[in-house]
Amino acid sequence: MHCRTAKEISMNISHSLATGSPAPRDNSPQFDVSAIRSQFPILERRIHGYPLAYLDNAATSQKPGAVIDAIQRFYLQHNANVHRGVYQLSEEATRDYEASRDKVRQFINARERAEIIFVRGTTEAINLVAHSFAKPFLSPGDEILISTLEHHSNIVPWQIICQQTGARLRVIPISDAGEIDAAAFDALLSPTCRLLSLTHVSNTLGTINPIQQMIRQAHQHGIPVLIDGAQAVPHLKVDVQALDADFYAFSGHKVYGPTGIGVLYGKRERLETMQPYQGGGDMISEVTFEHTEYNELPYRFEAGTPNIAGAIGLGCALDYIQAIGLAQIAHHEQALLAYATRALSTIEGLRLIGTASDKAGILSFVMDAAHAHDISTVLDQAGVAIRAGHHCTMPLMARLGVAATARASLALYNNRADIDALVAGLHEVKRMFK
Ligand code: 7TS
Repeated sequence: MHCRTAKEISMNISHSLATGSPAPRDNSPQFDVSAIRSQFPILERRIHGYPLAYLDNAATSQKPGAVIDAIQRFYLQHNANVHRGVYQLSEEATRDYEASRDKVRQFINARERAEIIFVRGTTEAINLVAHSFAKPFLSPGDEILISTLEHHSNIVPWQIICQQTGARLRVIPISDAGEIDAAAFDALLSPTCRLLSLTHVSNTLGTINPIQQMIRQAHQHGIPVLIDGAQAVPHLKVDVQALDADFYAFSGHKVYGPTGIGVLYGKRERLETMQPYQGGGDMISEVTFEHTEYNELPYRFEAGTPNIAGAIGLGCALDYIQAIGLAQIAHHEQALLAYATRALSTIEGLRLIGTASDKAGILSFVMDAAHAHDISTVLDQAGVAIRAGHHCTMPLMARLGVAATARASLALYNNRADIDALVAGLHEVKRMFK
């Protein structure tokens, strides 16, 4: 599907570069944040009378008009089921759905489109690997290795599999700054370790794990690796071949795409060893009451009518961010992270949690003055949206000795005004709770 608005924004940005129009204060020279903001209709909203400062991007990102248009265009003009109708609409729906698979393949540099499986999101991708890949080869005494930084989505599926197989969950410890303990990791790569499942970027602390090195180490011991890329894909260029990950999972809704769609990348040689996760339509090539032949990759793992509009919206979102450029996005977000870190550090009684040297744009903090939920409630009154709580990382909270944190998380459309609104709101929190 033609993603017009993404092309338009890239042309607009190129034009402002070519014409040398002055970059606003909080822009990198190649990144016009106000042009980008104008592409996100929801950013025009006012909340309680204030401009929206949306800083909960780790939970879900806002959607550009291009993505909203692509979804609407599908339902207005092309809606039909995929892979079955021999008529024009179904052929168009199939073409656009499969074109999105090609976009995902190119986006993460997978070797072939058969290695791209559309799923509901990161959570489903991890459950798929747990049940179809890991469970069949696990037995009592085997170990699955995760880290202290993991989201519940990368803990609970493994606990379920451990209960079913007698395998044991082992956890890589972290430093107080929120970084993987490299020596402990090395020691945990024992002959009984059968799988490493690791987050690329921590959703609570922002820590960027050195996954390329860690994957290499795991492979030296013959251990396959699943990477949870939910918080990485919106911010970093991911190349699954360079990383050599066996599996890589992410969600569409955190990368400016719709909810209910995500991706599991798997190396062909891994996927070919796996039984289907779910049975149903589309994942078969032939069915009798006695026996079923499964479909080829990737369809073997896509049972039932998929989220067609979601996949098309995701393809458009990937076009959109590539038109802007992952390097430019990372540069902008890192500059804003530095600005926000400096600003929050000046607030007395506020403690930043998570100070890894390599961090994505996530700022978790606690305040002496107020509980995280009170902070969030007060900020909301000024139009500032952050998340408060355990961020689905309760074991990490326990390790850090906090029950909850307030968390501001950045996206490509955030600007210094958003951070200034956050800081002003935090001063208001101190005034109210002093
Ligand atoms: N893994 C990580 C690292 C995540 O941050 C999340 C969601 C998931 C997995 C699950 O993704 P889903 O799309 O399948 O739900 N993280 C968050 C968060 O930080 N706040 O809300 C959701």
